[in-house]
Amino acid sequence: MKIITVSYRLPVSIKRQKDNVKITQSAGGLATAVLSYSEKSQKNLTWVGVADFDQQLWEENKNNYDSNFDIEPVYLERRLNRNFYNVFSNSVLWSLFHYFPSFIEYTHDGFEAYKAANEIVADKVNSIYEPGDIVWIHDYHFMGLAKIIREKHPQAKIGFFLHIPFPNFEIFRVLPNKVRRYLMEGVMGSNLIGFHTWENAIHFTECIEKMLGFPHKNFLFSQDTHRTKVGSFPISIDFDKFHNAYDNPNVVKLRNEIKDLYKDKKIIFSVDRLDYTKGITNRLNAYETFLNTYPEWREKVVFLLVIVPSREEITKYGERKKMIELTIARINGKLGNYKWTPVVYQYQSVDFDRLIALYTSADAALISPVRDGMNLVAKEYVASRKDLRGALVLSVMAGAAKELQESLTINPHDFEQIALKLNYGLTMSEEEQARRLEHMQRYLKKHDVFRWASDFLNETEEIHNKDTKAVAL
Ligand code: GDG
Repeated sequence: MKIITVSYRLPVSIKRQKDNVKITQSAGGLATAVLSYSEKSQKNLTWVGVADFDQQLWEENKNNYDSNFDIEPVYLERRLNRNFYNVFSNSVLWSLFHYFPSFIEYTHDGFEAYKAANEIVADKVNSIYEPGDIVWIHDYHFMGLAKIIREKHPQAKIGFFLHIPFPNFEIFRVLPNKVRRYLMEGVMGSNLIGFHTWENAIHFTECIEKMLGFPHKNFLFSQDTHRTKVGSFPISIDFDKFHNAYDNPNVVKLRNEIKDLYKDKKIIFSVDRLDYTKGITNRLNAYETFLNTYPEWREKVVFLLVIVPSREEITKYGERKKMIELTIARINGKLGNYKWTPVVYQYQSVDFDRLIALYTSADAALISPVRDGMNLVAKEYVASRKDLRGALVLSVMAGAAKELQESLTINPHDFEQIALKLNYGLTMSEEEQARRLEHMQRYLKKHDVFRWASDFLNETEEIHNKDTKAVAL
């Protein structure tokens, strides 16, 4: 028996170096958590995803891949992959599910490619599936998958988890009817459907009732072939990894460098992929309001803004980059001077040690998405503060705000409120910083990513095993 995890990206990278080929396993939270579950439950793990590497390169080198789980890459033809990933998944589903209906660029070809890609990935899963396996499908790229797998393997245990918000019916019905039906019927092939919050689970349940007319009892739907449970499973982080990194000698060295560089200033920090959902321009405008409302902070604060390149082929992302860079230039030009740069910006990722050094140097983390499924950066900032110093200023539009109850919550559109909370955070007493962080750390230590994965997978098994219809098949 094994766990088959399906996600768009595979948790490996394969790179040709001078005279050899290097295959590295990702240390991301999801991979670590599923792997840990598979080891504890003594089940093997196989990961299915879309290859971002050359097939020949993989075939020639896969025997050198010494890992604790198997990889099953799916190769999609370039044009199909583009239409599936950029055109439909990221320019229709991502924008709509984050409440940006005006950003949708729906095309027939995009939807056809989405269906085709779901069929190809389902074929791969079906070809490796064996009775007793659990299939865990991740995210909006694969909403058609569960139904296709169930048609071939009616007794399969299937879980689906959505990493982004699920919108209310008024937003969802913006999609053409055939698209909506495909997505909903597709996901309902699962035994368990998980969201980050109950709000998302309720939106989904209402859409199912309205569109497919299925009644439910306590979020449990009875279908002819199987039962489907809908629930809230807030994702989390590897708490100990982030917490203990504080003392890592390289982190200590990097932190000292940062603190030394800005020794006479308070540091505000944020890190995101470049995405219009992350509210980066709002954040900058709010920082400007903060500097105007509290001019005493000028030259005494710096905003370290790390933005990671993402989805650069999509027009909306390129436009957003320009908008952000213009805003930074405007603020630095207007308020900065030869001694002080108000916003220090980099459009490049940082490695893990540097990320922790930045988290643990920052007097405040400013996280202001206009809509976000969860937001792991907020949880990572809290976990990394072993020194119990710092303030988390967090948008109420992030799923994380529901759990991180001692954060300073903000509305991402209310610049005056953000300015006020930033000022509050930067002047908070050490006792209050410690009290708030301790409270949130206690919560995160208990609700880490390992618990998330095991709660979800155990419940998938349980729903399936109690389902006499599926078991009898
Ligand atoms: C989606 C949903 C949901 C970022 N820059 C660097 C870096 N990161 C890491 C962070 C964090 C992750 O990337 C970003 O996670 P988020 O949760 O903030 O955002 P999305 O990528 O949009 O993820 C989101 C998530 O899925 C999980 O379900 O929470 O709502 O949108 O882990 O640390 N890591 C390093 N350098 C960087 O420059 N090392």
